[in-house]
Amino acid sequence: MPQLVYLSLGSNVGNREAQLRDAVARLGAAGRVVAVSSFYETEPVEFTPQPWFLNCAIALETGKTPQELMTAILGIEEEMGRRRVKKKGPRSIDIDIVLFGDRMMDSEELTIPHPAMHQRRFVLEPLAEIAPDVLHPVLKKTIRELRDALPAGQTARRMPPSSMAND
Ligand code: PH2
Ligand code: MG
Ligand code: MG
Repeated sequence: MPQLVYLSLGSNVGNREAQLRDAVARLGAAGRVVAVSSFYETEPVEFTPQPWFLNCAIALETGKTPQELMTAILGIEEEMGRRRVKKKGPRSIDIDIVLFGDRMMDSEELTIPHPAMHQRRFVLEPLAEIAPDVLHPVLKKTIRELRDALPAGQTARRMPPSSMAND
């Protein structure tokens, strides 16, 4: 049964916008991209001495298992030249699985829902745009409720749609 999966994408090295678009296009090979949020200029969190990010969220309908999707994502990150230099540090592209239908899992390689999603404005702000009423299966709150409950701070500015949008 195909599942509706939500992914968070981020980039803060190189041409951030082009890289987000490239990643969304490549994810089309792993399923059907059914929604793409606006892009948001976001303040770095958790490891702060690094450039600001461009983040977005997408909805992907996929028949893959979480492990298969993770393998596809790692392949895309590698093809796009991601270098793993520092944990939570600067990266050309980062693609994280945040929700996978209402699946819950916790393994060495993969925790779903993403364990930090509810604390991150750079995840919740874009996600609230495309999935406001989707329920977090562990916290039993909607994405909109989680977004509204965030403490002030963590700047996330929605960018106007760019001229590249239809390229
Ligand atoms: N990703 C991180 C750590 N901090 N901050 C922002 N604003 N955006 C991110 O995508 C991000 C981050 C680890 O993946
Ligand atoms: Mg990440
Ligand atoms: Mg990641």
